Amino acid sequence: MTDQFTFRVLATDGKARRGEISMPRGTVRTPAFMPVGTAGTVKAMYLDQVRDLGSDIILGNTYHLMLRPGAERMARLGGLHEFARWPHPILTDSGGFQVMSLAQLRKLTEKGVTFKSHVDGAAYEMTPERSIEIQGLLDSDIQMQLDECVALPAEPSEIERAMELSLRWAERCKTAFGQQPGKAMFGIVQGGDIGSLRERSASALKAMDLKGYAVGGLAVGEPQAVMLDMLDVTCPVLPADKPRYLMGVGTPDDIVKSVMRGVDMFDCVMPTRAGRHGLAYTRRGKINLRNARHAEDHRPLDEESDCPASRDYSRAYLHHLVRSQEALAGMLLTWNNLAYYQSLMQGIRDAISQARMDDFAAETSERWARGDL
Ligand code: PRF
Repeated sequence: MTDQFTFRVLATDGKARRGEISMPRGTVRTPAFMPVGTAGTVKAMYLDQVRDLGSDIILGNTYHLMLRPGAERMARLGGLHEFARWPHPILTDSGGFQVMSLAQLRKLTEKGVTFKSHVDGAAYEMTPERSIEIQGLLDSDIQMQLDECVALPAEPSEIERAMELSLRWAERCKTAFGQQPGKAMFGIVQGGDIGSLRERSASALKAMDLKGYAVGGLAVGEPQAVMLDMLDVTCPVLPADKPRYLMGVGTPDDIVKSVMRGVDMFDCVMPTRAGRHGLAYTRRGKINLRNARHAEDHRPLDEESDCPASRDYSRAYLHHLVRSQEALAGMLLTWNNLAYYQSLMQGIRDAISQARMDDFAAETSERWARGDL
């Protein structure tokens, strides 16, 4: 039987790839940016807007949804797509990373991780098997293995232990996931800032013949140059015919540079979270709307944008909304930021097709650097 989950590379330019991931709920154009929809909502946005900006897929979080409204309840409600009214592809993170950053009283063993909910203090156990079970109850299209991500800097022995544990958990997740035509379970490369561990992790995951591979454990405190070095050693080890996903990254500059090292998918809270904190990402760089210098600026964020939030509202008005802590401030700035991120991804995809990714990267970074905001 032919799988209904496929990845095709349509064009390459150096190590950068343009492609398409197809699954029953839709096709994801890569390189792709996945807006973060942690709790079944991309904060401050209607999902129709998220879609209209060119998002083919959004990310959901196992950790948050298992705590509230609960995985079994979510299944009774018809799954996450039905619940949130997003009929398109959804990727869910496995929960390990969020447990480590948000939960209380965490205890990690070979079996899994126990923790207390940050919502109400209730005790939970998350094993690789339970993570995959929950992601199935959510009806997620792309499910992530449970892994352990170590914050950097860290001791090499600690990085190695977590990487090896993540490999054993990948095997257990693969078994728990079984065969699900039209859906995928991705493995996650760990290994911190140590190239030899990254290689070992990537080649062991490759041998498991998974439908896609993520690179985890980066953008966790290390300089950008280290992250890029790790991509340089990891991506060549991963199979060329499977999608590669860099988890939790990043700035527009991180994304462009990672695409040029062979990454196909990204997610990050940056555009949405920054929007709720008064920051606007634009073609010309980042603008802090809280700053008093915008108080009488009639200009929009970007007069050439197709997005009404970027084109139709003055910086003075946005400044006023931010200073007044109006809900509309976060709504308009998130809309602007996701519009910018998705237009950047479209620019990247076009540049790869036209074999002008180097020029595109130089032009975009030159425009950011010029800073004529
Ligand atoms: N593992 C998982 N989710 C993640 C990460 C990881 O290492 C990161 C690291 N940047 C973000 N989200 N499961």
